[in-house]
Amino acid sequence: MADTSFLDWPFFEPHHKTLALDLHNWASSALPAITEAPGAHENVDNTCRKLVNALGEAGWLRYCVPAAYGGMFETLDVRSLAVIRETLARHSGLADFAFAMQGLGSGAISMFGDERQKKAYLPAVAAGEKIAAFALSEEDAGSDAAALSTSLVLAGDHYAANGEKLWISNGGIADFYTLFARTGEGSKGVTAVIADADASGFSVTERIDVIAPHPLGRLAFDDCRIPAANRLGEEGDGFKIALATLDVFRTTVGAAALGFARRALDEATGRALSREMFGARLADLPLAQEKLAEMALDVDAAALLVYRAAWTKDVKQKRVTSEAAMAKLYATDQAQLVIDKAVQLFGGLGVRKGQKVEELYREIRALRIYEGASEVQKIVIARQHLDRFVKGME
Ligand code: COS
Repeated sequence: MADTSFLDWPFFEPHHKTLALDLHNWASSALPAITEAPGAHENVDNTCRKLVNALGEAGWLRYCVPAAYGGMFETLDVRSLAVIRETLARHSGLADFAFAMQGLGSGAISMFGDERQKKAYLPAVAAGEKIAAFALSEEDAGSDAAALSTSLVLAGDHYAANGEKLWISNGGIADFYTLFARTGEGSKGVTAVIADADASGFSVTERIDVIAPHPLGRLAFDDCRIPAANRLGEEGDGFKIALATLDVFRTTVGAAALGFARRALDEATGRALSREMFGARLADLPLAQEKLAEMALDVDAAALLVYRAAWTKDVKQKRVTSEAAMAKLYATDQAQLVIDKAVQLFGGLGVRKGQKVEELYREIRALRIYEGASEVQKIVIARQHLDRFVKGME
């Protein structure tokens, strides 16, 4: 493993360092057999299922759920989630994706579910036996999540769900979806329910190909029957449940971006040390050194914001809307720049298919869009800042 000195920062406990090293060793030996197997790139559904199974069997998915339901800690430890995403992303974008979606897709159940719901879903998520998904976005409701129009109407002991969800990760392979839909007006009229993939009236109507392939789909709910007992919290709690879940997982998107950026820096450094140019090593040229310096700086600055947010949530146990938004915004935007510089240092080879930096260049792009685009994070940060400023004046 490359430089791990950041794990000595005061944000971490000794078990976080052990986790990073153990996971790195596991990922080095276990992942290539899955991600580089013949046909693995063509059939991402199958690869993803295998990754979820392997992550479950090895015990890594236990970090996605609370201890009482087969998990590792009493409540989700965001630093562990971030360390895991960073480490997996450094090895494989798809492995990080498979891990992350188990957490995001079940996070609302861990945090807001009742006893029956937790028992029914979380142990299977931790074991890698049930695949989870988070269904919030729609064609006309992405950044403006409160504009969603999928409806939920209570009829006896069931809800009837009607509408469409778009850009849903794991759409098509998930066993259940944490679904956000409308039971009333505005952001206070959103309700969260658990929709099983085998519910009548549910279908996946489109599979979406993207630049860094992973399972992604459009979902249709056509009088889909969802037991009222699958509602998370009360009617109208859904928007806050979605945003509180995102507060936890946005930090980990930053961590994944950090993993991509660290890998790009590793690759670029290796290249700069071995490439001869103008009678010297690329690494001896001032222009290349400038790039490496900027990359190293951006990686450390992103890591500080990511682990500040994770530590604040874990240790201070307070709402981290602003810290999580800063971590996601900075780490994803900077990772894009770091990876772009790595491609540049590779020259023509950097854009050749099959090169790691070429893969990273495609992998990073969606992270600046999903779970709140960079622009949304700026809205969130500005609102929180103004709020604090005004309160400070009172
Ligand atoms: N945790 C808990 N509650 C929160 C919250 C958070 N992080 N953020 C906001 N809320 C609450 C607010 O306090 C408010 O409740 P009250 O009216 O009781 O005060 C309510 O939720 C509505 O908040 P707000 O008025 O800020 O909502 P907006 O519709 O203006 O939305 C943004 C604000 C843009 C920040 C929100 O829509 C968002 O995050 N969008 C991006 C969504 C996203 O990530 N989409 C991708 C889907 S996952 S791939």
